[in-house]
Amino acid sequence: MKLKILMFATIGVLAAQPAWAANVSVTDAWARATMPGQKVSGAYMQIQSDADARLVGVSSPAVPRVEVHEMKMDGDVMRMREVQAIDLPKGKTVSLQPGGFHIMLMNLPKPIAAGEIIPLTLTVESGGKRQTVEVKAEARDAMGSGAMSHPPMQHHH
Ligand SMILES: [Cu+2]
Repeated sequence: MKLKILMFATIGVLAAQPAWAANVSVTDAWARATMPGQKVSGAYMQIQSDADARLVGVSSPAVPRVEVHEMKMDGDVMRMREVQAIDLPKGKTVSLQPGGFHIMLMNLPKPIAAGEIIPLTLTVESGGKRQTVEVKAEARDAMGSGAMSHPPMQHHH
């Protein structure tokens, strides 16, 4: 699948691609490095699709459980919940970032060290068809960055 995506990206201007295939580009993918004993973390990125599409799932060979979450204010409490899909409107850059949509990395078997690469497979649906997009998120030590940190204790299912 990775090869297929790369081919579309490379020869898209030369060869007509199937009508259903959206060209999905992902930039600035990163994951939050964790402290020892911390079982959850978040991954973030910018996603852009050249056709209306939806992110319908994420998996990783390195993480036992991956969910797509949205975090938002509920009154004055920041809460997050799992979402079934994130809309990727044609041509619009959708940000997965601390405090908003994010990819939740759960049941981590070991801490994520800064610099480590977390491979993620995004499943994108467009025109009723699904394709996968491979993403490599580099772990960053985001402590004290000023970005809203992910509160693992506020995890409700
Ligand atoms: Cu979350």
